[in-house]
Amino acid sequence: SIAAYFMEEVAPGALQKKPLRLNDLPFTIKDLEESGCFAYKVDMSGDWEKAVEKYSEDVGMKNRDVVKINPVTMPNFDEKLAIFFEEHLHTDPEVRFIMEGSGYFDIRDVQDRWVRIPVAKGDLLFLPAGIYHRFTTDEKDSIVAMRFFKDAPRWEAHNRSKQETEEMVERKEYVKGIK
Ligand code: KMT
Ligand code: NI
Repeated sequence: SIAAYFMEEVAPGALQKKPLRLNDLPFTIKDLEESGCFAYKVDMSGDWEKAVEKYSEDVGMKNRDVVKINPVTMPNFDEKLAIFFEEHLHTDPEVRFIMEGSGYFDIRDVQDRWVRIPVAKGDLLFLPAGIYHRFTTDEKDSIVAMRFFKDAPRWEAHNRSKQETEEMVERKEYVKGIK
């Protein structure tokens, strides 16, 4: 289910959980890779843990935890979701393996257009350090994801700003890398 598309921009709130497909223009795996992102479908009928573990070692992020995002078990769900949906970047890659449920990762492409990446069970997603992105659940409001990190988690979100995030080393490296 990794079939990304250009998305319509809406105000944060209930609408963010709708598919919001803007047009029929394709946004392919190759386009994703040009943005420095990788998306894989892992065969869940096989030894998926081994495949996921190998991938995480290959990208140097062998530590992990599991996050369950839903309104029933997650305290302050709406506030957390609002934070996930703020446009931001990180100083480490964001690597996620979807174990259950579904949702949307939105990234800015090389032309700064929003691209929506639907994810569901079995999807492995790599977003590079420095890329602007955000996350939301879909209307089912439920996802379980494995999150990967290096020796220590660096999950601080740096919300997009005109100057500060543009001047971060990781942002500059990212922009240089996609040119
Ligand atoms: C993040 O960093 O946005 C999250 O951990 C939530 C998304 S994981 C499905
Ligand atoms: Ni993030």
